[in-house]
Amino acid sequence: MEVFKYNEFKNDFVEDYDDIKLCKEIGNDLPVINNLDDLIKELEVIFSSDKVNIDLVHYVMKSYKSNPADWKKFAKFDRFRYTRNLVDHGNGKYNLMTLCWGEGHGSAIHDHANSHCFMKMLQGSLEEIRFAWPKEQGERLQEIGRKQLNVNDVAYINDSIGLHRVENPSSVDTAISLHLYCPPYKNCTVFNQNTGFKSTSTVTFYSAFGKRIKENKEIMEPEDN
Ligand code: CSS
Ligand code: FE2
Repeated sequence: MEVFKYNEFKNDFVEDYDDIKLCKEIGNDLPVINNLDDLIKELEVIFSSDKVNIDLVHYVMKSYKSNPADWKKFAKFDRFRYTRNLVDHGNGKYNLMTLCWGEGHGSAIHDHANSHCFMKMLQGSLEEIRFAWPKEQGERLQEIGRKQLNVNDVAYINDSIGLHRVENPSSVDTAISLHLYCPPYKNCTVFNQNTGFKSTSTVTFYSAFGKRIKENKEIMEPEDN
């Protein structure tokens, strides 16, 4: 007997409706993404235009169905903290990277330095906790939302939406997410939740294009450049 799940139907319906809208907006068929290479190529096409179509980037990232064979060379973990592994430098316009979260690893509360941040789950689950920007000095940061992200989910944030912390709440499973930051950035602001105290933090890569980078050495360009 076929079991009909109302919610699934409703979500499919809403997604189809959004697809038609997006299709009209770009005046073209929506791209088909079969693997990570397709996604990388399509992102390059999308970002060759000067305006970022957030819905379209969201759509292509969502369309890619995570396949470990595609991204295992970008999955490098550290025992102590989450790692950032550069996948593509998007002709200098954006950075695409995997973030590999060991059991219990999490980020500080941070902003995104005026960049767009897209985040797609490749493996495991993460929790995203959003905060409002502090209004006064010394003020405790107010939580404004919390969401669990599961495999293939895509989240989007920018500084006008707020701040967030991302963490892998599992003590047994690792998690891997694929992030796109446009434009790329080297520094962001991190916050203390209790005091709102902020400081600048430099983001670094653990590996680039599948190769481990020596401690504190950043690579923003492919090695043959
Ligand atoms: N912005 C954090 C990860 S959560 S989006 C980072 O790039 O390290
Ligand atoms: Fe973030």
